[in-house]
Amino acid sequence: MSNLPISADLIAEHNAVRTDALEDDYAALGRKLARTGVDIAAVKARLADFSVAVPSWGAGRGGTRFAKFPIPGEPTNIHEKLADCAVINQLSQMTPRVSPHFPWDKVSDFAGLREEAASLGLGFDAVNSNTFQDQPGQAHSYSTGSLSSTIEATRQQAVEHNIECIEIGRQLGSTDLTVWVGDGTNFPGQQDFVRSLDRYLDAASQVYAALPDDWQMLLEHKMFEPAFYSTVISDWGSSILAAQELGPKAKCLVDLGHHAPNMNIEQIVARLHRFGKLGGFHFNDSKYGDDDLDSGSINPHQLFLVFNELVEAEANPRANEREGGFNPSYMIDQSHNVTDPIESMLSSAEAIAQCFAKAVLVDREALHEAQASNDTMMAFQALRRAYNVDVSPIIAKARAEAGGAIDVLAAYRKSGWRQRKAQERKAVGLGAGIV
Ligand code: AFD
Ligand code: MN
Ligand code: MN
Repeated sequence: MSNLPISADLIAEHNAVRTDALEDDYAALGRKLARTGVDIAAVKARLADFSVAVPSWGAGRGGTRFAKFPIPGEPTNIHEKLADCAVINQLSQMTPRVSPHFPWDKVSDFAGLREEAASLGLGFDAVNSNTFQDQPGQAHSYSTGSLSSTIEATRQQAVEHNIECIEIGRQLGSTDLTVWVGDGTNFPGQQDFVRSLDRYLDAASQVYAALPDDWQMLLEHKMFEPAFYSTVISDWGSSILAAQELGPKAKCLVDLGHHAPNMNIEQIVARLHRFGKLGGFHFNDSKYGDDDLDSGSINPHQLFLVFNELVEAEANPRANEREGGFNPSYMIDQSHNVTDPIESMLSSAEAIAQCFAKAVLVDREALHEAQASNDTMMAFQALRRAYNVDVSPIIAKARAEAGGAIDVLAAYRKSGWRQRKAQERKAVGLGAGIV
């Protein structure tokens, strides 16, 4: 049974008055690209196949350590979050999977939740465990660590929680477990660097042992926060070492915000791919640290360079990569503090698709030739030419052909979705918290 949140008529009416202009722009771009030997229809086909998952926690307004400013009509539970994610997918036709977080999204009937998602046109992406926060009634606190805790019972509790997440994920149809731990220290000397990593690896290997054959365990590194002096899985180096030690089903997940400022993240992507260890991506943007700003809002060029590596990797799969070649799970991971989360994710999906399309447009033959002959300027220009193309007509046309809206934000505002939900949903409490 289909239960799509936005009426097909609304989208059709919205598109009807925009189709002529879009066809015009698409045809003009098609002629321009044809002059360089690029078939616009082939690029559109790549976009039609492209998708990125959205995080269930991104459907609500995030917050900072200081405050949270909820908006009327915000989702208050996983059912409402799914409905909002369905709006994003219906309009963008690019976000068909939701990544849930436990225990935040816990329900009593996961088979029912899977059906509910399917009726909204959604499936589930990676399941996320949460051992960075204590829950009411929890036996052992994570205040000094979880998988790397010095206390055995705490480590065991964290292992069991991750195994429970795998069990839930099996019922939801997921095939990835993303593990991000907040474990680390705030003071020099607080913990022994070597022994804490030993404890993490020992506990993580117990989680790894519980993975079904076709599953992956994605290790998400993060340089700082909540621990500000050291973090157990702090960088891509620690992450790949841990993934190599755990085994072939363990891969690294790159969150764009989890690196030192000015880090060459595109090179990290290439490194992880070289060893068959790039398992997933969390898209967002940052100005200073783990700001979780909207994808491409601060540095769209960096996002393009990351996609340039991803498209290159796809064309050249390495050993150890998932069956079917290079296929990392792409996901948005943002915190929306001052915008309507649906609008932020629609805008982010667009920014991500633009960078992907531009990366597809790179003349790889010209790039490789220039690289081989050390023609620095022409190598750079191969990237620059693609980056300068306005690919928005290709994305809009691919989206409209799939049943989405030509102008996603205008269609969303016209739908009055949030105002309607403001009447129906109960208010979210105040408070603070980084998600
Ligand atoms: C964190 C990490 C990680 C985690 C999420 C939870 O990026 O993805 O699961 O936020 O709020 O900063
Ligand atoms: Mn993340
Ligand atoms: Mn983060």
